Amino acid sequence: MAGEPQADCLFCKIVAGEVPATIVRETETTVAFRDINPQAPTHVLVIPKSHHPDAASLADADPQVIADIMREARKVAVQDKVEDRGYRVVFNTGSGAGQTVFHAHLHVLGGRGLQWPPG
Ligand code: D5M
Repeated sequence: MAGEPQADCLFCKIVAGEVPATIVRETETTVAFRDINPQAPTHVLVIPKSHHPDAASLADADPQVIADIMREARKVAVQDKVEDRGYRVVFNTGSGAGQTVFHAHLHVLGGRGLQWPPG
């Protein structure tokens, strides 16, 4: 069923506490933890606790949680003191866009100058 934990999903395991992660924030609907392969001084992933393979399917199933994730992204930026300089939020959606973990996650990147367009 949409949203149910998936036994083979790495981020469901982080939500369940079965895989360790450096958790920086948690709410009723979301968890935020540091990316294992950081691309900027602040690189945090904000994920829904419920399982959805990407942001588009999460938006269809539970749009309020997308809003929760966006609100948490700002709180991460404030907590890491990168909000003033600007920060970037990215949902890679689909393998062609670089998505490798198929549990929706928002990248929050900050703490350095960021180029545009991205690679
Ligand atoms: O982003 C998937 C991201 O997930 C990528 O930046 C690495 C990160 N990752 C993978 N495994 C872990 C663990 N165990 N902890 C923290 N971060 C992790 P994508 O947009 O799918 O390419």
